[in-house]
Amino acid sequence: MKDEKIQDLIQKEISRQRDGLVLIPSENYASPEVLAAMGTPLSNKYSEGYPGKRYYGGNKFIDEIEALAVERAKKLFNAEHANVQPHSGSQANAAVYLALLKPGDKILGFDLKAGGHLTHGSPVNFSGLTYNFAFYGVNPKTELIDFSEVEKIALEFKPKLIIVSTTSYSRILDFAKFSAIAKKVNAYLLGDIAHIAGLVIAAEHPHPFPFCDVVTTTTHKTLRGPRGGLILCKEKDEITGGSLAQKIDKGVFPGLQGGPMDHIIAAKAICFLEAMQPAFKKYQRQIILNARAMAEEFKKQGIRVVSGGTDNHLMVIDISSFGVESKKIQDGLNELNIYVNRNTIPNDSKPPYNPSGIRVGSPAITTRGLKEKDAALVAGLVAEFIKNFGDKNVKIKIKQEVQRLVKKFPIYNNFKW
Ligand code: DSN
Repeated sequence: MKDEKIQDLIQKEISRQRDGLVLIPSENYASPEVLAAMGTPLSNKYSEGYPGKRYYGGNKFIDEIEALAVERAKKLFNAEHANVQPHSGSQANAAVYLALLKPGDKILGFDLKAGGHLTHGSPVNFSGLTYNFAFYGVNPKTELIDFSEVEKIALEFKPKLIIVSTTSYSRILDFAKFSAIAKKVNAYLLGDIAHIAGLVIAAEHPHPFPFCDVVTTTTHKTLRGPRGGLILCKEKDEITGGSLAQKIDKGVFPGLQGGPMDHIIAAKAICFLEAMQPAFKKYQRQIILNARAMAEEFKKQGIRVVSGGTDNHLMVIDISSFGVESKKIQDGLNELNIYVNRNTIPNDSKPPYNPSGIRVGSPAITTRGLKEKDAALVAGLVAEFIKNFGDKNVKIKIKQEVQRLVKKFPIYNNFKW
């Protein structure tokens, strides 16, 4: 690269990813093929519209790429319709709201503090600023979604859309129960499966179809593809009788976005093909086994796991009894090349910038090849760090263990930049 400064920083970031244990549950390592597609001249093309109906010339091959991505997405998720153009998960959600609602319409979302997402109604996000949100949370004792509460709020609030989602909820999302509630109030049901898309494909988590009208996801988390978004939906709008697929497509373009990112769409198509392989199913199973092993280790070490465990790829541990701020834990682990993110726990008494929890997940370390015993060992290192915060010898020992593990389970070793 002529730009040596950027070249050097990219190289440093690649090394950081190689040499560290990523426990942030929304991060992963995309395959070299996926990465390669993102760095192609496809990025140069403008292609507003959809295959066969573009506003610019020269889209012959772009059309074929997008059509292939759509076909694969539909097959992979057993969906009647797919839109592969959303630039991100947030854009995908925005496009769905735009397609189905008017500003001020009512949406029932999962409380961000209990495990929801910024775009599910946070007052500082476009969603909360544009639409009228009510929230369901989790039961304070069990820390599980309480369906009698969801139903009660839905009957009183009468939303036009209900969102089922998770960014930090570690339990199964029961789409069938949500669907029964949505039907009672004649609301659309949106499943935001950004975190669990890979688990869903591999049948390690219940499928959102046929229960949800629309499903949004990112393509870079458990799905392990390029950074981007995806919308899947039923062909027919079961509430108004029109075409849901057409509404969603219009919501994305021209509603929300201009030109799609064709290099990313090609990378999405590659990731969908990867996700159809038997090895992907095995990988998702291992994600679950590793997450369970980590949760068990935390509990063994006397660290409370929110809701008592995990059914998916992540968990939130409650560090409030250790007298150390979660930001300090996150920053301290950074120095040892372990990456986590601080997170609220249900009904957290502390603010989101410095909450009482740490969110931990297994997708990235599972991509490296760690199995249950190794995952438990990693959880043990995090636990040791929390329980002996500030102890120099403990830090030295953890750093050595991290170095040993990243050597034993290498990633991107043959990746040339
Ligand atoms: N920022 C993502 C996460 O970390 O869960 C959600 O979009």
